[in-house]
Amino acid sequence: MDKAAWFLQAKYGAIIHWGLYAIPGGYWQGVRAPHGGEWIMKNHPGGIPLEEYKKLMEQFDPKAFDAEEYVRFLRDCGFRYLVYTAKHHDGFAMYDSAACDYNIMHTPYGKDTVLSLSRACEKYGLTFCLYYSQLQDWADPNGFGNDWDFDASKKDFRQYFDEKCKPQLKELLTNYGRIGLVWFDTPYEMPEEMCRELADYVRSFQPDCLINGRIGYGLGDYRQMGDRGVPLKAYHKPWEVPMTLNDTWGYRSDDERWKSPAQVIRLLAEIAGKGGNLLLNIGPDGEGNMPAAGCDVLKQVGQWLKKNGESIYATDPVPDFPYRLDTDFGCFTYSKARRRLYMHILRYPDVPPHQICVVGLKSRVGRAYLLETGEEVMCWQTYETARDEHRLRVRLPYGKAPDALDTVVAIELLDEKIETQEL
Ligand code: JFZ
Repeated sequence: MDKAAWFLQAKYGAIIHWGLYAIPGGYWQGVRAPHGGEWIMKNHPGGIPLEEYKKLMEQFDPKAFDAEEYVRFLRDCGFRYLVYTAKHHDGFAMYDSAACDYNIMHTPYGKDTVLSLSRACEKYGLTFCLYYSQLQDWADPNGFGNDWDFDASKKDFRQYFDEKCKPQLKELLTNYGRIGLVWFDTPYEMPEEMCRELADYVRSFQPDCLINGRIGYGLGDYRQMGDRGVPLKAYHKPWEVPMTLNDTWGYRSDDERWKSPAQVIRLLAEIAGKGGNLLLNIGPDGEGNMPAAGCDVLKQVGQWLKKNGESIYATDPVPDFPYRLDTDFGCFTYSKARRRLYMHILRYPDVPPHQICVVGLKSRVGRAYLLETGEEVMCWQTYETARDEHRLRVRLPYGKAPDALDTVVAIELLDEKIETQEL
């Protein structure tokens, strides 16, 4: 079986950014650092000296963190895999690392969170995956990025690579069971040979472990899009879109700009329809609490998925339609195996007749029904000879949207192969 099969079916993953940066939460000695909370060490004016930043270790004792509770919650919200920051750019390892002392075991908390989360994922059936910052390491004199503590001209990246990066990856790939994928980040100017060496190294321990596109030079097993970067057309190789749930990856005490459940569902449906995965982030605070407002959004998406998951999980890319879907109702997802097209109605037609017309589907359709309730909806096809248009009309239940977030109509296809009209 293709090693990316689980990934292609999963469609919805969670990423947790958690580290020492969660304690200051975007403010250092009363000064607000801009952008993501996880970048505070570098983005604080002049950079926070390593010796100062390290003192956060003494405060790291997250009483509210419970790996099982986290993962059970994520499973209930519909996530199929979890990516966890084993080491972010600040260089601090969130696990028991023999390769480098700068790790979670030397905090009052003193427990390995990669271990507890990997076990919880095993228990609740999520694929466990790791984020690892391979190039940037602001705690290592030879790592990339810290030029306020260390003289950039004296850096020997090879030394960091051989003495920290590789040994830590070996630990992560040998001590925690199966790792679904390694999520590398910010390859910047890392030379291609070293990226290749790193990819080979990962595969030498776990040949089935996927590597994301941010290994660089197209050496990954899947394409990593930018934050909320959705391609215009279906893309037929594995890909993933990362997204923050508010405006930061690591916790920020001042960030309340949460996306709405409707926004998340719209993106999830659009991405699934084009063949990709959505990787949604949440950043717990220094005490280990996941922000409550963010959790509410995740729960609502999860409730929608409980009823409509069939239209998302294990779906295939929809063939490109020749027109922009003219009524702007939303988008389609599609399952080849189930021979169903799913119409995601994100904007319910609010005036009677509550009808949607789509141009360009050639395949013959059978029955159509609301996925949540099974209620049949009327649908019919016509071919407009003079205009050379295949039209599909769907007549929706009268009144307001059966699901205010996204009403899904499942449309059964009679032909084995789905076909759209060439224009
Ligand atoms: C990187 C990190 O620097 C950041 O802290 C976070 O971990 C995020 C997931 O990844 O930031 C990026 C890198 C690339 C893009 C966006 C954010 N991009 O290509 O759009």
